[in-house]
Amino acid sequence: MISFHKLMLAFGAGIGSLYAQQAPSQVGPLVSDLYTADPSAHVFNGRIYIYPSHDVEADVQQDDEGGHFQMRDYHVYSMDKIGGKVTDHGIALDVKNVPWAEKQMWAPDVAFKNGTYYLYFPAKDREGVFRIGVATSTSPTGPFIAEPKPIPGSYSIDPAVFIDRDGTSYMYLGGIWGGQLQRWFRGSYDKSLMTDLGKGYENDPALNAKVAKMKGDMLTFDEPLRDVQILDEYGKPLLASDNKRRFFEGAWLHQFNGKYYFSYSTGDTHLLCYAEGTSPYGPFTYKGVIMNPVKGWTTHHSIVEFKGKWYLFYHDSAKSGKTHLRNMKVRELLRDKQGNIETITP
Ligand code: FUB
Repeated sequence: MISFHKLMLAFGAGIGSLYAQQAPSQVGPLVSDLYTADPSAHVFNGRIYIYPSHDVEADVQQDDEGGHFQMRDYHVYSMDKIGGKVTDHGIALDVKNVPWAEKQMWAPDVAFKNGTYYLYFPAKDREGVFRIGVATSTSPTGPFIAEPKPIPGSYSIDPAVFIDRDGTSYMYLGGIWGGQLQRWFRGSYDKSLMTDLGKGYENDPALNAKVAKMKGDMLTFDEPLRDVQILDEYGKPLLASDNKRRFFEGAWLHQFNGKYYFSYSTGDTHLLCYAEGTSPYGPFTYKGVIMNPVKGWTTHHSIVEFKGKWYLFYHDSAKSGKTHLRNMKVRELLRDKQGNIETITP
């Protein structure tokens, strides 16, 4: 007679083989020896490169300003296929080599133009204000050399650069609460605005991400930052109180079948959402949820096409159980015939 113990072992093996059918990268972290988050993925020369934040243990209490996110450097990763070996190319930029920055090297992005790779990153300057910096390299893996000053007119966090088919480049940026976007609401920096606009603004339009066309040198903006409007199904701007749909942080733009897809995190409601438009400037109409909440407070993604399939890179805190110690992951992104993105439940 087969014992209960053997029965359970056989059952376990069955479960194991079920999971073994999935690519390892779809169930586990892409990297396990370091904590990595906010993955911006790109395909350069037929290879996938990932530019994440490098999370570290910090001796700082958790707060709404994100003081517990004390990242100091960036590593670059690459792989030749989804589910393949992930190579760590080492430290590509350290805060000690950024003349203007003091701390908190948050979510970066990279763009390639003019034979140069441009690494865009937010960091706090010595006054505690988030600015966007840029560093350059002739290799996608760095090392990157930082410009002496942040991009003039830049503020807040989470830069994401999109290069359109005609070669025009746009930078999207912004994040409320710890990302300080609300502090620029009146045109200049107002330290008293801690999280969002606060009481009395619930029925006003939500704060918007910002976008600016970039100059050909990719080092500066070609115009002042503009609002990225997200509209509801009636053409009205989403309201500040619409926490499940309004922009919080982590903007990304991609193009599919001639449409522009603006995607982002809703922060305190922990969703990844998207909106569609016909211009990189928007306005964008809210369409739906890309991913339901992951384990952990933050959620931040990128979307990239590789060999005819689309992928969502994201992170969660499942391994550490700590908000500020995250692991990047990847899942295939599927769409219906109309181009609507199917919601992923992690
Ligand atoms: O990694 C630090 C911050 O957490 C990022 O800038 C946000 O997008 C959130 O993921």
